Amino acid sequence: MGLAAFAQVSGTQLVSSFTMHSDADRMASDLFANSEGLSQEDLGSGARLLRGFVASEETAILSTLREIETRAPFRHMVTPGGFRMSVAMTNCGPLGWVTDRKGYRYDALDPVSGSPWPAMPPVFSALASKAASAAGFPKFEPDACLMNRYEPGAKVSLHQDKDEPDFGQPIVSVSLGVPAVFLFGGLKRSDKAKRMQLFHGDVVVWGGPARLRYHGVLALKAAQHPLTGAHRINLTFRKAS
Ligand SMILES: O=C(O)CCC(=O)C(=O)O
Ligand SMILES: [Mn+2]
Repeated sequence: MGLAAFAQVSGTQLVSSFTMHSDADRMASDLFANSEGLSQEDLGSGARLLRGFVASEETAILSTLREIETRAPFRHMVTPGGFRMSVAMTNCGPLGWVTDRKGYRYDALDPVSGSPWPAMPPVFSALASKAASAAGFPKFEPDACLMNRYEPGAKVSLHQDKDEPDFGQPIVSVSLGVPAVFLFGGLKRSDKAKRMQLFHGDVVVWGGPARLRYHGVLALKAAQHPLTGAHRINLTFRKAS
């Protein structure tokens, strides 16, 4: 991400109700079902929302995430401008996205431990490749997985993911836990952004003509999810080399 973008801590907003999937949330003008009966939403050329795409893998993914965390704990990174990010992050795979006063970049080493990031678990890379294929990008092999952990109030301002060398490769973004409102804009920051709720198991893929579309996440509302408690977890898969 080229994130002037990724936002500072904002006040925690207390909302007690647990947001459930509703029919209205699932309605979209360009909604259709794939061969497994899962709904997909066309978000414009090169971009697709795969509802409930994470299914049987959810337990393996969350338990593997907990193992990764013991070796590369979530931490609040600092932007080049000196702001602490409200979203806590860690990485797995050969390359990890980092930010500090020196800038945004990918690094093979975790700056906290000085060791390589934990390897990308096969269950992660298989899910990312499968989602990319389902969205029309059949040869995606990610070498970076940025894990974002949102607590209530945490958010990500509108930004483009542009620290990768090859914009021919898509982004695969997996949502787990507490639902959040995702903003999906255009190629210019000023373009009007579509707002959509992302629920546990949803995957958004964007590439090709959509690869540099602006996107962000509104401040997370307080809620509980049976598998992640008060948190939303996002896994963002990229080809970073
Ligand atoms: O959490 C999300 O859904 C998006 C995260 C994101 O845009 C990023 O990590 O670059
Ligand atoms: Mn991003």
